[in-house]
Amino acid sequence: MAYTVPKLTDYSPSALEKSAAECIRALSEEASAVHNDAGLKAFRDRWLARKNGILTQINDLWLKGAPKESKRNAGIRVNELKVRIQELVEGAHVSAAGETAAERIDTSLPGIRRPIGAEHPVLRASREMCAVFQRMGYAIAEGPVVETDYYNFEALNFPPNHPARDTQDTLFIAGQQSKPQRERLLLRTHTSPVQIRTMEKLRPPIRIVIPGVVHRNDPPDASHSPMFHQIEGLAVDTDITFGDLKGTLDHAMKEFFGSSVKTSFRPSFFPFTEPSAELFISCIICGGSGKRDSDPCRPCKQTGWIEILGCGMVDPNVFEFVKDNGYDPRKVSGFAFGMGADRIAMLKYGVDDLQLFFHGDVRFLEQWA
Ligand code: 2NL
Repeated sequence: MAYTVPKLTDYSPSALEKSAAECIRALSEEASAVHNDAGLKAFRDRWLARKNGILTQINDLWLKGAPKESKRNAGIRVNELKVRIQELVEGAHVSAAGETAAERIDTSLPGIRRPIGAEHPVLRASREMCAVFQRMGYAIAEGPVVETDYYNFEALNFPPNHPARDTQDTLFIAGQQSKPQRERLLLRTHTSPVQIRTMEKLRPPIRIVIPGVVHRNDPPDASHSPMFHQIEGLAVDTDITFGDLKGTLDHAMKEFFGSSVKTSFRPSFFPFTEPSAELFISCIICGGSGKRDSDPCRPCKQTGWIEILGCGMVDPNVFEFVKDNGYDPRKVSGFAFGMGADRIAMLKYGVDDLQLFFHGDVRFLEQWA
């Protein structure tokens, strides 16, 4: 039975509500039965035609016929209904038989592009470097970015109040003064705390690499950022030697940067290793010549060598902190190293400004897509 606008006798709010609902139900049914353009036009005329359309009839029968005291309320209800009817009629369209409006697919619309994104170059470099070590039998370990003073400093042979702590430009979490110093929270300045945490959990022998974000209170420039990425490694076993360190890192550099790369180890200092060294690789930009065509090579400052990482034999004082889990410095030895993931990404991909990695400009990042 086709819908006809009823005369109203009861103008109570509930009766108005019920009549409005019946009207909308009829409209929705008719809308879903529109299967062609002619049907759509007929449907629109039936509901919206100025002359004798259903909307006009509602206006006449419900509003004009309302008793004085109900006029105001009926006016409000009819106006609401009017807006709703107009919305629904305008929104109606031709649907295939048996299909609801929600299921209809307009195949004339352009497809929806779903860009899949790309791995960030820093994470890609980090992952590839870790993969080099995984192929040598190393496992990946991860740990918290918010650390305690104990794991970031004390267990790494930075004694309380030692000046070496000043070299780390630490960002401290506020409001920690009431705690004992070793429990105070800070943003880790290196990923070394994870090595201590891993040695607490796993007995030797171990081989681990630790990628992760670290923070230091450095103002940003082309080679500094208060947030950057590290990769550290640790190998502990009986009879690990400096020769193992050299062979492992030489192999890793050749794998990561290319087999023609040469390595050079030079003495250095870190609180947690003894002896310590810096590893340089032959400049991958100029091949070690110090010159690009006839211009001076900038990345290696014409020296032909680029500093890549710090390394050394784990200081026995560090093992003392995890001695109870099998790391007796008289029985085991180990080497460790740490490098900047951002820095190796800059070198490998030829990026000359560290900040580009962190500004999120898609035109820059899509080069790795
Ligand atoms: C650098 C130097 C280094 C380590 C990190 C380490 C960790 C433990 C024990 C001993 Cl648990 N050492 N890590 C060792 C030497 C150097 O990082 O310049 N990184 C960017």
